[in-house]
Amino acid sequence: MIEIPRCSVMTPELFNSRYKNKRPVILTATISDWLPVTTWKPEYLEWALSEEGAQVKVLVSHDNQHFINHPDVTELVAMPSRDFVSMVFRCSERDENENTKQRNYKRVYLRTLSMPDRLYRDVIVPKQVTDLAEKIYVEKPGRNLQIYDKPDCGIEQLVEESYSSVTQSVDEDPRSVRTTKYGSLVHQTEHYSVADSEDSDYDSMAESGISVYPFFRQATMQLWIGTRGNVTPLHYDRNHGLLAQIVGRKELLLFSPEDTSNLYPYPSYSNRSHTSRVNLRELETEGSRFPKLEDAQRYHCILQPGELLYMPPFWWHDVTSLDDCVSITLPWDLDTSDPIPASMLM
Ligand SMILES: O=C(O)CCC(=O)C(=O)O
Repeated sequence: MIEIPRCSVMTPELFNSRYKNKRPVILTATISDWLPVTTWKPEYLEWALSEEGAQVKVLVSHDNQHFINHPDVTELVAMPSRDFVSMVFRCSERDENENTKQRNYKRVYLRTLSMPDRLYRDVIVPKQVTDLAEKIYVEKPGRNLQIYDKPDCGIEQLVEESYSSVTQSVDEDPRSVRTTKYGSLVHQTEHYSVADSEDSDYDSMAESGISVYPFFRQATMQLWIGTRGNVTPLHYDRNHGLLAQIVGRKELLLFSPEDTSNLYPYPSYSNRSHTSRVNLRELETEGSRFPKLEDAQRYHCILQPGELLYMPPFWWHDVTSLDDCVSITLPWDLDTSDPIPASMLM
């Protein structure tokens, strides 16, 4: 088993030559003092999730362990956001009080397919990350592609403006201390750059000769909030993935796309072709059914709060929540020049 390397300072040069499209890596310092990491406590999450009405839709697993959005594995259940947050977080407080070793509880997983507005205000993608991904803007339909090299040239003012209007509209924010290591929320724009903005911002950039399509978009960011012991079974995604760990720890096993034939994916005609038929938790029984699994090279890590994991496209991953967890996935699309591994074209 290979431990996924950790890196505290990542330059675009190092990233492009060593990791991009090649192998996973953990960035240890990029989001360690990020607003979500330092301020997303249960009562704040409860407030933020209640914005769209009192209900949230969460996945409940048929076997109380595995979670993918597929009717064979889970069902989607609506519940009051307050109940959901209590189910996830107050449970562990209660368990600690009762000193129980084994929790007998219903596991739940909230997995949004876009970032809820109130939480999105806190998700200011660190400049170090936008720098890594900066060369892969996608052409906006009907416009000329023009890549900007430094996210803070020309766009900075728009960012400042849109961000100051955000700070005026968060009056009810229940976090009593809304300051960070850097001072206030507004002050943070000196250290971070917003990669996503309203479409109108992009229109005005286009007018001033800058035409970009945001790749860290609210609509494609995913929020994951769930109970300890939740498993997202072995699957791959077609995009570059950044998994930002906000609360709790997650254990991941990864496999390269070159090992695809050793991982027994569902058939290509099925709607689960990006998932594996192997249950990595039942290897004693599964091992004999899936003998080639032994040949697959495993990559492993335990992702800590404040760490950011880069997963190249098509890398298989299996995720176990070791604690009650909050994470964010920041995906960015494949570039047209990205190689598709031969193993994925068969
Ligand atoms: O955190 C999880 O449970 C799954 C995350 C994942 O699959 C992803 O970010 O692509």
